[in-house]
Amino acid sequence: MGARPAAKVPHRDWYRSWGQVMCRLRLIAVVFALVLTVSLSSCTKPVEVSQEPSPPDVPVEDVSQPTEHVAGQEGKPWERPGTAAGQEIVGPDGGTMVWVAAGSFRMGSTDEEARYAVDKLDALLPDWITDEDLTYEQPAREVEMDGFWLGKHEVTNAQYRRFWQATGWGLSPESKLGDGHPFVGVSWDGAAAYAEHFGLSLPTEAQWEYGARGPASRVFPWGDEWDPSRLCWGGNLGPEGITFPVGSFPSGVSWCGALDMAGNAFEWCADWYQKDYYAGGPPSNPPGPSEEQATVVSGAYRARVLRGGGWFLQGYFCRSAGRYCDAPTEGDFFTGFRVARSCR
Ligand SMILES: [Ca+2]
Repeated sequence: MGARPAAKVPHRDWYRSWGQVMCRLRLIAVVFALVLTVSLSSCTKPVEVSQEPSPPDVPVEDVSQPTEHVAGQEGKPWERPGTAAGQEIVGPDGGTMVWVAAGSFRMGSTDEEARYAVDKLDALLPDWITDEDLTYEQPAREVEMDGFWLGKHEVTNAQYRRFWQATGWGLSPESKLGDGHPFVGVSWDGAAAYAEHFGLSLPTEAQWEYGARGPASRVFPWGDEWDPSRLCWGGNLGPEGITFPVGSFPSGVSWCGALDMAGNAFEWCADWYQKDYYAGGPPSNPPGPSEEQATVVSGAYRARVLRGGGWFLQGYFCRSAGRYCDAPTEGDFFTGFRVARSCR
């Protein structure tokens, strides 16, 4: 890994003024590679976006087929196991949660999947990106997972506003983009505080990858082939040139009914980031490394995991096995999250 400057991408007031937003976007276009280098280079690979945008979305199929909706059920359904993959409940924060049924999957990228990423998806990446980066998502191995509840969507501006009004924690979620967009700009600390407030958690890195890939261990939530029309990414931006409202891509649904696992907001996970964790993590419900085991980024700090790519990134970063990170105290223009709840 190369040296990583401590400076971070400006983000605090980024969305509060539309004029500022446009300025920011123009700035982003000019310093795109620099921004990515500064924000992610310690554990990921920057990207340039130059492919032609695709139409917003052409729903092809919705394979989630929730088996049951139990909103209004007495008690706290998120504290009880679900009965089938894709079962939906309303969680304590008002968001829909889907049941991720217990099972096993291949966690991490095989050599073939790594070659696919290199041969099919990195043509536009800078030359200094090396194959070594892909080794951080290897070796692929079979992992057993218990069932758990997972946010069907990324947490929205409207959801985070209720938390912010109740606690005063962190940033105001006011956004010109609208209530239905994912709340971005949140730090890991803010995301974790939100989850804890509602008796939830952030998904572990293993839970996130299992929720995106499923027992079939798909490369993308919808399958093994890149499809630029099934997600919000750098070549398919939202109506304001940023994110889409959550759930805008039903054809990008994962096996358990989760949406926008690829693209839109880049999602915080619970784990500390350890670049070689996949080489030694336990084979059942990997909890992530301890803080002491976490990789020290640029010799300066330990980072938390980000997964799924984001609205400004290339498909390479939106693969479900791709592993990235950032400082937990930093909220950047691309960082959002979804919640989870284990039932053990
Ligand atoms: Ca996402």
